Amino acid sequence: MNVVITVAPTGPIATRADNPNLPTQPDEIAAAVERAYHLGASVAHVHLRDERDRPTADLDIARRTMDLIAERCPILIQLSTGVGLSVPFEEREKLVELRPRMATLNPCTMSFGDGEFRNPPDGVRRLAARMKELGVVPELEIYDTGHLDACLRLRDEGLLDEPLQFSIVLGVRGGAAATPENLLTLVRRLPEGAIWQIIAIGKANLNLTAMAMAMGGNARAGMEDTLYLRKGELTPGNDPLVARVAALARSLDRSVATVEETAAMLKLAS
Ligand code: KMH
Ligand code: ZN
Repeated sequence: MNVVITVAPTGPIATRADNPNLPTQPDEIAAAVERAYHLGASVAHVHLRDERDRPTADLDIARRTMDLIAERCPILIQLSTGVGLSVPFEEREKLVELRPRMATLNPCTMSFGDGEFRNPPDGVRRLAARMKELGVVPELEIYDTGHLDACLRLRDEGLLDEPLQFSIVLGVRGGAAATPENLLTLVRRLPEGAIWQIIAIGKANLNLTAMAMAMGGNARAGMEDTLYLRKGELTPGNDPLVARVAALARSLDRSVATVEETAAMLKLAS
């Protein structure tokens, strides 16, 4: 089966002090996404930063970034409604009004490193309902087994449509650790017909991504998840991370999904 590759070029946490090659401004993000598209990515998971590189849910910045990406390539845009720990949920949820093809939905409040990632139950229900109304397909970010159960409850309440699309996020301090056992546990508990990818944060990024791809999952690559190409070597940008995952897919005899194939697989509205 095809592998959907998602590029996550920026994320909410890292700064240029951590890696000077991090794209943060709309034109930099759009350029990074275009290069990733040519390397095989069919989805762009987009976080926004303000002019001082802080995470933001500013609608003008979001619109500008989406437009710049669309001018450069037809990649499917998945806006992050996670945005960043410092931005209130009530601002984050407004991003879906821009009607990206997809957006993330984080089902539970949790500790996140030394901070708190606030996703209150009533807000999550409201956001899921609004996404359904607007035809914005949710990517369900699950950081532990209880998060999967929360998503299944939303499905049972009629707030999520099939096929459910999960990101299994491992390696956040506050969520499940980045281990093969945790990946197996979560994959085994996914409902029939679910589409899934691994988001492996930090030093287990390459090994767990390879494991997930061998198990039939999709893959995510980019500086949101790791700033290093290998131990001690900062990545010079997103390109080598995306190219490596595309090469891995081909080595596993799985072809890389095009934008059209991905849109059909995820049943995205056209
Ligand atoms: N960086 C992820 C672990 C989202 O985009 O919705 C958390 C996140 C969530 O950024
Ligand atoms: Zn994200």
